[in-house]
Amino acid sequence: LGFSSIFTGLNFIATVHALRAPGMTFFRMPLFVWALYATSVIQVLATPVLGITLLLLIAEKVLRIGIFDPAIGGDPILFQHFFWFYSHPAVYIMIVPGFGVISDLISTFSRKAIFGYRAIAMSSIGIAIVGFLVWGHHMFTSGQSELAEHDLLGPDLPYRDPDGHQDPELGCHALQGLDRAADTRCGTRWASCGCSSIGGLTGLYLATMSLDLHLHDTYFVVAHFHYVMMGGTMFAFIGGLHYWWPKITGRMYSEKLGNMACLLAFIGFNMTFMSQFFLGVAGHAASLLQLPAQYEPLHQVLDDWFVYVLGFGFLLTAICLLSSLKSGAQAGDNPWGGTTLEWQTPSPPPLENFVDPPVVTAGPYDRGTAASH
Ligand SMILES: [Cu+2]
Repeated sequence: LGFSSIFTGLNFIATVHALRAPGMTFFRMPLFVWALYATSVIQVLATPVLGITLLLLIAEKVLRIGIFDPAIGGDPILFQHFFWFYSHPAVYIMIVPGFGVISDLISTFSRKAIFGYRAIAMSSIGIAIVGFLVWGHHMFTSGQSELAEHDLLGPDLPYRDPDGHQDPELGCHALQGLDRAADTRCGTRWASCGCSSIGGLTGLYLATMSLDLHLHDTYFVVAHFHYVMMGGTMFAFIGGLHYWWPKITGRMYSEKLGNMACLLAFIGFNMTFMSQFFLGVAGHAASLLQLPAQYEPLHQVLDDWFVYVLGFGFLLTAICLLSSLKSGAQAGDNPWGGTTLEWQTPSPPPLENFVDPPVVTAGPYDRGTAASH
């Protein structure tokens, strides 16, 4: 699994460097490609650390060398360091492609070039680099040294900047786009309903040492994580699936059904996971053997009811997309009026993607006279 992750990263990096279309300079690449490039860098650098950790674990078990197990002279905190040195960047392997999807969708559906294109491209790279310096924010309660505590906290708040830079800018674009009701299609609804901002901002609370002492290992963390992974990655992924579905399959799905599914999932998701912030602040531990009575009402109303609304939203999404394979209208080459290269080839694309290799003469989101609506 590790090697597949590393080789996938290498594949994308090599492709970006060596196989760009004629005229496709780095700053003409779509933000989705920038995002995958940054993700690939993380994959190549972080995954070996997980491999090394597993090898050390094997060495400890087989050769009985004390590395992590205190009974034979090891240090369990060392295991946490290895784990989080991989796992903090690993979260970005999951969310950064989502940021890229959101950029592309919002540009297409708002009919506008991305404001701050270079800043967003560079902030993807910034996340990939600085993400390696802040793993200690998961370990404030572990009893790591005071030096580590401060050194590893120090870079954390400025590091939120590349992360935070993307959300407000994309939010503005979404709003610009939403004022043209006709342009808000399913894909962009999914993408803008994504709650990665709430996930990112609640990370600020957890990265603040004094607050984290209270919130560590509570439902607040569970909620934060779900807002990043589900509200961020998953919603963006489904948004991307709607966006590129006609390109992949050559069929259009029902806009009405898709919007209904999105609304249900959005309500279900927020009602389910928002409650966990409140439970966490009230002291609900992340894992409990028995549920104390004071947490039960919120659990029952929200987790036990709205989680089904969420599930039904996803089910409806699957029905919407899959039924289009049978009954959907034919999609043209460019049903959304997209400006990036994939919209200049038939849907579904032929073998090798293009009949003739395309020549790029403008930025990814430039709307020349030909592309404008
Ligand atoms: Cu982290």
